Amino acid sequence: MQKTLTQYLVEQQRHQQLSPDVRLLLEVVARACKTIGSAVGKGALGGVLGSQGTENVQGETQKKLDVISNDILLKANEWGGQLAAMASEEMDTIYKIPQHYPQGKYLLLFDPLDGSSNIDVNVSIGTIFSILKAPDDVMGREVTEADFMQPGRQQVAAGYALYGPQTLLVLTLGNGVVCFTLDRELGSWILTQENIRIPAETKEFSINMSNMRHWDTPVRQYIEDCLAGETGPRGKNFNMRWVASMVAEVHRILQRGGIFLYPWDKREPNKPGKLRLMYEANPMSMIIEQAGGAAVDTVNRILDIQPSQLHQRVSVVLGSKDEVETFKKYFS
Ligand code: AHM
Ligand code: MG
Repeated sequence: MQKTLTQYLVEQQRHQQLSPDVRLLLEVVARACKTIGSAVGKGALGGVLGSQGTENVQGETQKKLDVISNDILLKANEWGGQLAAMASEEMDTIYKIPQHYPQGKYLLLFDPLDGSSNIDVNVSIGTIFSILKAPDDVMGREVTEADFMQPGRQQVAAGYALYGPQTLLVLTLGNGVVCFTLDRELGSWILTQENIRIPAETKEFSINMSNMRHWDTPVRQYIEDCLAGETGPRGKNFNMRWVASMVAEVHRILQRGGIFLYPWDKREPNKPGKLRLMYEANPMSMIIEQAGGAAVDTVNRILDIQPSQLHQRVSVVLGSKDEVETFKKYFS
């Protein structure tokens, strides 16, 4: 018998792994991801490709689908009564739940459509999300950005949807990682993988090699040693993959291991990295750790970073546990 997302979540709730509010919230997020997946799938036929002609708070050009996906997630999640506020890569500040809807005690963060450079070229992209619990006193007052400033280890749940040859939903509630495949005929998320585990060792790395001249010395040394192959210090031949969609990269690592790196580099010396901590690095790090992998900002565990800004950036190195440990040694 096939198990749907609803059945899985109800079972988790029965086993005390999940509160009714988070269960409902996850159902709504998953439904929004279906809607985004359908817009992505229409492409030129839906008139959704190309740029919006606007910039987000980080100065990046917004694609039409970035904005459409953001709106879908906001509209889907604002009325249900589980949330106090939302935050997104595409919005300057937090989105408070309008007063005519009931206020809840959870916070939802998302990158509505990750992999922007791949939208118009029909390569896998995705939605990344993270759920936090607001501080207990939030119910009687205005929610603020400060309420979001929680380290990633406090996430209640995290996940991503991957819009590729198949549409997938990968989820963790803090007790392992599961994957659902969208049955496009039935419109249902069907459980297709349970207890996903990342192999501890790997021979595959993932980094944008065109930035090599900008890297910090330890990063360059690590990659040079990987490239040296069997006769080099690592004693094995490495393969390389770079999709330029973090969702696709993380998904490949969940399936067959690997290491993904987007380190700080000298192009923007004052920024700690490219990827955003709260709605990219944190949810992905929770998923990776829950599958037995590791995630660091080159030296420190990402999930322990105390955020100070909503759109804070961070260096990201994640994947197979032993390989991340090997990488860390280059910095010591
Ligand atoms: P985005 O949120 O604007 O799409 O940026 C994040 C993406 C990641 O998915 C991916 O790992 C990285 O940016 C690719 O960067 P680059 O184009 O520098 O290779
Ligand atoms: Mg992104």
